[in-house]
Parts: sequence; structure tokens; C-alpha cells
Amino acid sequence: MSTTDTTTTGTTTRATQRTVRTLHTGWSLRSTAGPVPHEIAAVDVPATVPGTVHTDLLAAGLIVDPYLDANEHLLAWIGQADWSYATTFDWRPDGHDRHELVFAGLDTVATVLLNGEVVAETRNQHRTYRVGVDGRLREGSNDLEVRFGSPVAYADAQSLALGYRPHVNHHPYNAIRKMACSFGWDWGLDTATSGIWRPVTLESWSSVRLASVRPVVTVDGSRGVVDVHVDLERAGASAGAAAPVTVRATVGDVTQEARVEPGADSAVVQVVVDDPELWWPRGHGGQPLYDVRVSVTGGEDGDAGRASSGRDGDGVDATRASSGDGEPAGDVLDEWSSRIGFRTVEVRVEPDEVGTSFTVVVNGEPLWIKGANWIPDDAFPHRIGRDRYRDRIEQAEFGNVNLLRVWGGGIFESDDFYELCDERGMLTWQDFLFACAAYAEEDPLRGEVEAEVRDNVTRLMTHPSLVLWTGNNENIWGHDEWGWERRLDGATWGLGYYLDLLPALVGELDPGRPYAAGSPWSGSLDVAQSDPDHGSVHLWEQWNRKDYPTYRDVVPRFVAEFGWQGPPTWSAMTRAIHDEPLTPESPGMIVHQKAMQGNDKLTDGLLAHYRLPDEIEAWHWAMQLNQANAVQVALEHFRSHAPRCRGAVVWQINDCWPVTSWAAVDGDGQRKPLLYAMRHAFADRLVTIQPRDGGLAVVVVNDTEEALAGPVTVRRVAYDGRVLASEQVSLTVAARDSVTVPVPSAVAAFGAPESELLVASLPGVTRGLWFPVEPRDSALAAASLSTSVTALSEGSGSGAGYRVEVTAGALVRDLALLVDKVDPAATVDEMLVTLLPGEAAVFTVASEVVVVGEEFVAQRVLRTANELVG
Ligand code: BMA
Repeated sequence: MSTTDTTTTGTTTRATQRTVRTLHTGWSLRSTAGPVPHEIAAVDVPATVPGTVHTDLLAAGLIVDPYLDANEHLLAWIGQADWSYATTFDWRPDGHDRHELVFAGLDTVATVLLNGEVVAETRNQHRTYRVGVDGRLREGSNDLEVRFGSPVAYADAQSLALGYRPHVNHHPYNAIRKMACSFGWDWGLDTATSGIWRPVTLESWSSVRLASVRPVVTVDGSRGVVDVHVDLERAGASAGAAAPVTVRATVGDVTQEARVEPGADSAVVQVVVDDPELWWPRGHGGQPLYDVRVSVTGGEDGDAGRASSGRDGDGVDATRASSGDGEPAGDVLDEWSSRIGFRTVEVRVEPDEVGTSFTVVVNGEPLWIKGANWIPDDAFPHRIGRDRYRDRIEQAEFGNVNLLRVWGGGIFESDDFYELCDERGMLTWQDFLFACAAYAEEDPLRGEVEAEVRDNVTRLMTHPSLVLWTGNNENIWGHDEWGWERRLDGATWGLGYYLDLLPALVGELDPGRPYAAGSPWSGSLDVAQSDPDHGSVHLWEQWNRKDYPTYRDVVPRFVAEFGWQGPPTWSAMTRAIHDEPLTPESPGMIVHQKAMQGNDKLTDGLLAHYRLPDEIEAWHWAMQLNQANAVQVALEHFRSHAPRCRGAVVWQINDCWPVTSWAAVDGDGQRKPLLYAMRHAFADRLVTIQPRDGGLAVVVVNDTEEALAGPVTVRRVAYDGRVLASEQVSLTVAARDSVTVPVPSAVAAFGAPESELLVASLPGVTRGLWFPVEPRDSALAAASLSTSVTALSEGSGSGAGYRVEVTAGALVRDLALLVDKVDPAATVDEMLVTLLPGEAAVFTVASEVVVVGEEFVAQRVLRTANELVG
């Protein structure tokens, strides 16, 4: 909507259609109070809108990059300071009745002034603010200023004003409606920035505007039904505002309309699409999306039919099918468009023979969720453009992920994120923004919560990819099991949001979309949120205390979080950290390790499996490999227990800066070995060997729509390649099913466990392996590899990549090419490959650099588990 449509009335030109003008130019930034270095206090800094104080100061060369070294601490003053953004814009009367400044995101403690007059005070990063400025605009130049108070000072003051509430980390982020992780997290740096982080526009309109549009989509047999709920705002008592208008909704090529009489301000237009093509998650079908266009017209549109009723049964006339081309007859006053998909969704949290299920069902088909948790992809989220979202979602696809959970300590994700997920069949779930803390349920917080939920549910409910809203991250669990109850001393803590307010708002605005009170959610307050038989759980004991084989001690119904730390890629780590010497505990490395006792947990988690290297590149590889191994063990175990277990959501797919964390893709957007482990464990067809009933079993999982049949061969193989025992079992695995076959005892009878393994093979599927002892207790010898590297483009210019062939002379485990060490932009198609003696693997390296190909097989690049043993 950026066109101005004018009609001539008498001698004046009168605007009709709403106009939207972005106000993103000419901004400058200035500090106004706080502990600001004097060379910055004195200057006007060119400012980018959307943007933040940090990124503006960085662009101006006034601060160091907070992502590098120990710089985070040097910049803590920014969040303690007050700032002012200012610009000017020209304005001429344009014939419109109403003028509004619309801020899609102010972060956070903001006072808006137009021509020196305060027009708004805002306290919520997650809301959209529409500020009426009629009579306050000047013909000619206008001054617009947004003053930001220190979010640190505000949160501190509010934490007393609202009353103390428990939280994790060092700031009371639960006392301010600002992205919780902007105050630091166990993977995130503390920025506490301020800024105009989403677009700001000047909107002008006359008569009537579309205040909100919510297409509620249902599938009723062979009919796709879209109830388009429209709220109108009328421009006071002007002539146009007092006239009837027509609301017209088009879905695909079907149009319906309703006449709305003066005095009414809402309508529901029902559009029925016969035999709609269904939208499916990736791996289950296609993603047809239907355009939805809604307009409101006034003026000479005398022929709108009169039949049904709108709000309270009066004021709105019938909806009727349009016979023409769907083009509105009168003046178009406002328009809105989006895309929807036709699909049904349920999340079945129901009592069953085990306890309580947690099953996502789309179009009647129960799914196995191969998920990953999503955090803001940048500590300054305005920097995440559509291309970056696309890259990251493609990486999730590479990891065979089918659902991204948007975690509640971040943001309501952007339209770009959700549109891309819709297009690609990537399911999404959005937490409401409460994380690891208790929250006051009284005003002013309560009013802010309701307003932000209304804004964001209305914005996001169009998306077919969105299958679940959840009330919070870990807050019910935290209240019950982390000792909050005593510290609260009777104060409210958020339960009323999770059980009452939020489900009521979802029911009102987005009926039909599943809602769960929290993540985890056992299905009831009477059942512990950590009970694996009930609903969803977050499994953190393994990483924190118990080691990863103990994932196998629990058969959860659904795992909404679990994970294991590892450092970022070598190139990201060394781009960000310049310590000399670089060690796991050197100054920059410690700043980039935020987890409580993180390095101790890394070490403890490694030692049962591998030796702890005392050289940094080997340490880096060991920790990355152990991270990948840990998650792969967990995922294969969870999948082998389908359908009792219905999904696992790995913590976490992405990072917001280069940091040691649980992520599979690091803060520079590069794949860690973990992503390859996820790719393997989340493959549609999986052969895995698992402990069962005191013995071992082969489990074949078939998450495709075709049956899988064939002989499974299980061999016991010595490390030197000799086949010591072999059996074949024929099996058929139905579509979306799995089959468990005990490993015949003769095959499972290890003679020398330290130098034998089991190999289960099924044609066309990656084989499953079982090692009866940990690598460090095994006889795994140094790798004996022969390699050949071929440049894929002969000759000059930028390269087309490399083909790397590796042949194993002896058993080699978890072979990896850390190609980013040669070229940070390089990727390799496969990683973590185990070869029996004599076997070979071919890797394709995508890289545009031209190097001596042998660099890709240098010892520091070509790594194996073998080197961490012995
Ligand atoms: C859970 C998450 C995050 C955290 C992660 C790792 O608590 O919800 O809060 O980053 O574990 O500790």
C-alpha cells in the first residue's frame, strides 16, 4: 500500500485510499544521559532505522564490535544510558482525514515527540504503536524524535515497583517487555540495546480503514472455509466515515463481500473454496498457498446485497458471491493481502495407556516431529533479512528438520520467517514471550501482555506453518521445581496468563490453532512438568550432570528441548576471538562461553568417551564431535521409540553471535558437525541399533509414505574388517511406521568388545552401527587414510569446488572435513562418516576459492574420532 488514489470532489482533490510512507531517512542518534564516554556524548551519530544504538555506534566507528573478544563488557554502559533518535520529514496536506505515526517496533522505553510535543510513551518492544497526529503535523518540515530511557535502569526500577520475581541470569528481564535474551543468556551476550528496531511509517487515510483482518481457515470435508474477520476504524464524523462501506474478500479466485452500515465496525466475510489443495508439512506433501485479498470500498457502490448480519446482528449486510471479476466498484479506501493454506491441525495432549500423549496431527496424519529450537538469529534482530532467514531455514532442511520452535526468550518472529516457513512446509511453533522466570500478573504488565498478544496473534495467525502457541518457556516447571514458590512469597507468577488470559486470547483471535500452557507441558498442573510419560519434557540432566548414554534411560512422549554444547566452527571462533594463546579458558573464549560451568560440563561430558586433548584445534574438534555424538545418540533413541515418542526438538538450530553453545549452525551462519548428525538421525529412513530388553535390537524407522521392504543384514565385524558373524532378517516396514527386530544372540555375542562392532544394513538406507564400548576404551587405532583431491573446475577463475575421496586402510570413525579452515565460506556435503577397512567415501566441497586441493585433507582439516582415542 503505497499508492495515493485521489478523486476530485468539486474543486478540492480528496484522497481516498490509505497511504503509507516510510520514515527511515535522515535519522541521527545522540546520547542524553548516562555513563557515556565523552567523545560519544558530544556527537550526533548518523542512525539507521530500523536499527539500534549498538549498530549505529558500530557503523560510525565509535565502538568496538560487541561480538569480538571480550568487548561485550566494554559496552555495558550503552544499556545504562539514555538516547535520542531524531529526524525531520516534509509534509503537505494531502486531503486525508486522519494521520498516524505507526511504529512496528520500539525497543523499548520510548517517548515519541512530534514537533516538540510528546505524542506517545511506550514500554513494550513487542507491540505495534499507532499514534494519531492529526493537528500536530506542520506544513513543511516536521521534527520527529524518539527518546529512549535506559532499559537496564527501567527494568531494575520495575523489578521493585512490580515486586520481586525470580528469574535466571543477572538482569530482571521479567520486569520489562523486551526480548529477554537481549540482557544476556546462557548462549547470548548482554547488549540491552535501544532503538527503532522495526519500520516506522506515516499513514494517512480517510473515511474508513481496515484496523485488523483475521482469516480463520477451516477445512470442512471437501470445502475450505475462510471466515475473514474484519475490524474497521472510521474517521470520526466525516461524511465518508458515516456512509456504508463494502468489505470484499477474495481467496484464490472466489470473492465474497459484505456491506457494513454506518455505526458498525466489524464484519465476517465467509469465503468457501471447493476442493482446496491441502497444505502439508515438508516430507508429507506440497505447500499450496492461496492469496487472500481484502478491501474496503465506499462511495458509489450501491448494489451490495443485503442478507446476513454482522456484529450483534445489526449493521452488517450479507456476504454474497461476486459474479464479476472481483474488482471493487466504489473508491478503494483500504486494502490488505496475505496468503493462507488449507490444513487442519491438532496437538493431541490426551490421556492414553502410558500417560499423556503429545502428538502433532496435520490433516489427520499424526507426525513425528524432527524439530529444532530457534532463537533470534542476531543479537540485533533488525539485521536479519529475508536472505538470512532463507539460509537458516535451508540449513534446518539440510538437517532434515520439519519444525522450528520459536523460543519464548526472544521475539515474535518476523513475517519473513513465517512466510518462508509456509512456502517450504517448515512447521513452526511460537512461544509467548515468557522465559525461565516468574512474571507479575498485575497492571501495567498485564495490559502490556494482552496488547502484545493481540498484535502478534493477529499478525501471525495467517500462517499455515504455525501449528502451536505455547504459554511460556519453562515457567511452570520452574515454579514447581526450581524453588520459586518460596521466593515468590505469595506473589503472582504468570499462571493466570498461561491458563486463562493467553488461551482466551488465542480462542478469540485465532480459534482452532492449538495452544499449550507451557513448554514443557505435562497436560496438567497435577502432573510434574518433568514426567516423561506425560506430554512434552525438556531433558537437561544429561548435559548438566548425567552424560549422554543416559538419554536411553528415559522414553519421553515428546522432547521439546534437549541439547549438548560445542564450540562454533573454527573460522567463526577465530574470527571472533584473538586470544594469544587461544585456550578453552583464555579471556575471549570465556566471554564466549555463557553456560553455568560450561567448560566443566564440556570436559565432564567428553571424558567418558574421548581423551581430553591439550592442543586447541584438537580440543575444538573433540568438543564439536562429542556434541554431535551426544545428540545423535539421543535422537536415534527417541525415534526408535516411535510412536510412544512423537518428536524431539533439538536445542538449538542457530546462534545470535559466535559463541560456544548448543547450536547446530554457529553465529557466523556455518554448519557445525552437529547439523550433519541431525541430518543422519532425522533421515526419513533410519536403521539404528538400540539396547532392548537386556539385549540389542535393530530398529528400522520409515517416515515416508511408502512401505520399506528388504533384508536387514546384521554383522559382527572386527576392527580389522573380518566378519565374525552374520544374520539376515527380511522385514517390511509400513509407511510412517517402524519395526524392531532383536539382534540374533549369535551375532550380538561379542568376543572382544573393544575391537568389534555391529553393522546393520538395509539396501538404500544408511547403515546402523553399534559399538559395545566407548571409543576411549576401544582398540581404535590411528587412522590410516589415503586421499585424493580433484578440483571440480579445471583451470582458472573462481573454483567450482573440490571432490575429496578418502579411503580407509583401517577402521575410521566419524571422519570429517572441517573445510571452513580452508575457506570460511566452504561447505561440505557430508560429515561424520565411519568407514570399515578398505571402504572409501567421496565428499563434495563447495568453495569458490582456488587453493592447493590438498589443503582440504591436511591433518587439521581432515579429522577423525580415532585421533581422540589412545
Ligand atoms: C533451556 C532453554 C534456554 C536455555 C537452554 C540451555 O532452559 O529454554 O533457556 O538457553 O535451556 O540451557
